[in-house]
Amino acid sequence: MRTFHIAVIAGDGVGVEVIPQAKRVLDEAGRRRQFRLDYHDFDWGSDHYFRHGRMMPVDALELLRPSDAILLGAVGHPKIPDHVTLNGLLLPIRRAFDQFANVRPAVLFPGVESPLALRKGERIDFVVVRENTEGEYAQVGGFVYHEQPEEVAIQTAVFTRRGIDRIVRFAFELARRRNGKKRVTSVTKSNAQGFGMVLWDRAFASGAAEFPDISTESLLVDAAAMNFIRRPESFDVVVASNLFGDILSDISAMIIGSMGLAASANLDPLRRYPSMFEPVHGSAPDIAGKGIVNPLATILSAAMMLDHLGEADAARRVERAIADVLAEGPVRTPDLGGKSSTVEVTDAILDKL
Ligand code: GGG
Repeated sequence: MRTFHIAVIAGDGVGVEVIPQAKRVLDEAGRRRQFRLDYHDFDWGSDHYFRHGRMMPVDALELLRPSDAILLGAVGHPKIPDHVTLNGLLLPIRRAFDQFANVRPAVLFPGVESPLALRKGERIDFVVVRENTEGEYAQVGGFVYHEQPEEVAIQTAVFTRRGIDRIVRFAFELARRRNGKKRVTSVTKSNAQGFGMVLWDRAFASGAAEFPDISTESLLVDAAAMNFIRRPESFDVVVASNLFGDILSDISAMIIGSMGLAASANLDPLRRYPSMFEPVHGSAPDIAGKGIVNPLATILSAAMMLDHLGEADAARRVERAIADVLAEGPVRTPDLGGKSSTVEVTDAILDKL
C-alpha cells in the first residue's frame, strides 16, 4: 500500500478545528483507494511564539523537507502583529521550498448562492495563479530613523524575469490542461508601476507567443477587481503578482459564496521540495473555538494535495462528495446560511464518500 508522509501544521485559531476534519476525510479516501497517510504533526504557530519567541523552531524547514507534502491550517493571533506571524511561518516555507505557484480555484458549487446576480446559465469556474515567492512580498527594504518621528520605510517589490517567466508558463500550461475557456488573463498595474510590472507585461507577451492555442487578456488590477464582480464567468486562468493575486483571490472567494470554500495549493511544480496545501482563510479569531468554522476550504485543499500526490481519483471523489452535500443543501455551516457544525459538515462528506 502506498504511504504518503504528510507534515501537518494546524497553526492558530480555527486551524486546529479544520485540520482534524481534513484528516478524517483524507483517511477515509485512503481506505477506499488503498493508500495511507502518515501524519507528522508540528505544534508551531502563535502558542509556539508565546513559549519560544518564534513561530517555528530554527530547524523547522529541515524537519519539513523530507515530507511528501505539507498540510497547513491557519496562522494569526490578535496579540501578535500579523507581519510577525506571516513572516515567521507561512512566507519562509513558501520561499524555502520554492513554492512559486499559488493556485486558488474559484468555483461556485451548485446549491451555493453567490452574492452576485449571475445571468441564467452562467457559472463561476476559474483559477487565480498567484506568483508566490517574490514581487511585493519579497521582504526587501528597511527602516531609517526607526521609531523616531522622522521615520522612513522602504519596501521594494522584486520582479525577476525568471520568476515571471515561470509563473506565466505555469498559468498557460494550466489553461491548456483545464477544461475551461482556454484563456489566460494577466493582471498588473504597469501604467503606474513602470519597471517591475512593465517587465511582467513583456514576459507575459513572450509566454503567450509560445501558447497560440490559448487566448489572452491583460488587465490593470483595478479593472480586474471590477470585472471579477461584473463578468466573473469570463475568466479561466488569472495570473498575477504576489500582492495582487492575494487580494483578487479574496474577491474570488467571496463571489463563490464564502471564504470557507476557498482552497489553495502552494506548489513547487518541479517537485524538488514538498508543496503546501492550506485554506485561503486565516485563523478567524471571531469564530475560533465555537465549532462552526466551515471545514470545506481545508478539505478542498486536501483534495488538491491528493491530486498532487498522484491520487486524482480520490481527489475527484472528495470533490464530488462536497458538491453533493452542497447541492442537497441543509448541511452547511453558518457562513453559508446553515446551522450545522464543523463536525456535522465533515460527517456528511464522509457519508457521501
Ligand atoms: N491559511 C493560512 C493562513 O492563515 N493565511 C492567512 C494569511 O495571512 N495569508 C496571507 C497569504 O496567503 O499570503
